[in-house]
Amino acid sequence: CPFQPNFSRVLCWDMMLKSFVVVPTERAAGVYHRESRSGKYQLTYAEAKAVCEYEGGHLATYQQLEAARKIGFHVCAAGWMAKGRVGYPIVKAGANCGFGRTGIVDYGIRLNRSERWDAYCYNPNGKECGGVFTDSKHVFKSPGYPNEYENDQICYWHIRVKYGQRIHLQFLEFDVEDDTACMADYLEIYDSYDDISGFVGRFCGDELPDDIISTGNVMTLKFLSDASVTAGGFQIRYVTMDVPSKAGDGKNTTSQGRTNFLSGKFGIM
Ligand SMILES: *[C@@H]1O[C@H](CO)[C@@H](O)[C@H](O)[C@H]1NC(C)=O
Ligand SMILES: *[C@@H]1O[C@H](CO)[C@@H](O)[C@H](O)[C@H]1NC(C)=O
Ligand SMILES: [Ca+2]
Repeated sequence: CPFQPNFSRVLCWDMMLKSFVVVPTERAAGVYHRESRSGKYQLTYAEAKAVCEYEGGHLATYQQLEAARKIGFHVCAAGWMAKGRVGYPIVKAGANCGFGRTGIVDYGIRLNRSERWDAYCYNPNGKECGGVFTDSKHVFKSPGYPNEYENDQICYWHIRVKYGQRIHLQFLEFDVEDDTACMADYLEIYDSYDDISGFVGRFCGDELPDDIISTGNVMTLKFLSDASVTAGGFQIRYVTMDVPSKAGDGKNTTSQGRTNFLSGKFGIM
């Protein structure tokens, strides 16, 4: 690979998602967003193609991006698609993104393939690694589980349940390369629909983290592994709870063990 594919991505999302209907499904139809390690809008068409191929997939077609959008894939960043097309998927109209419209914001087929954008990749056969989840319960597994996860993984699981419900995360198995600050491999949990706000905690090692309960109806899990040393991986279950999102202190819980009820915009850990 001629350059380091980067895996941080910006997913902007309006938390007020109560108004649209989605088909329950487990993956964003194999589509995901990538940006360069050096930041937003740094990839030429050839580089964007290389990023997707490096990960075993290819650039998503317009139809694949639209299929993903229909099940909740919403990213506020223009990226290359197959055949030199550029655009981005908007689910919830907002003033700051997508010109107040929903649908694929389509910049068309670019004649100049040296322009720099992000990338939309498609990889239906990817290891179970991320996606958009709207079911009332699910068990996430690290990629390749029960085998050890591989190096250089990056997975985002976005959970969005019905408005008014909360998400209860339970760690069933957990074994991630251990180091004191979890700099190598880690799982991060966010009490929001992106990895920008609502940071709850970063986890590594083989101690089972406590349960976590969201404040609202969305949550994001991000798993990242570096270039060396792997471990057994994890299984994490979520179930929905019919509790008003604004419920306060949450001292009473039905789960066993300690539970972290997130009580504000930024969770407690
Ligand atoms: C193509 O795009 C690049 C990057 O924006 C720019 O530097 C270059 O001048 C463009 N080429 C043409 C022919 O417009
Ligand atoms: C929480 O549990 C305590 C003790 O079990 C009980 O006294 C209290 O009423 C409960 N509070 C709520 C809000 O259910
Ligand atoms: Ca590692």
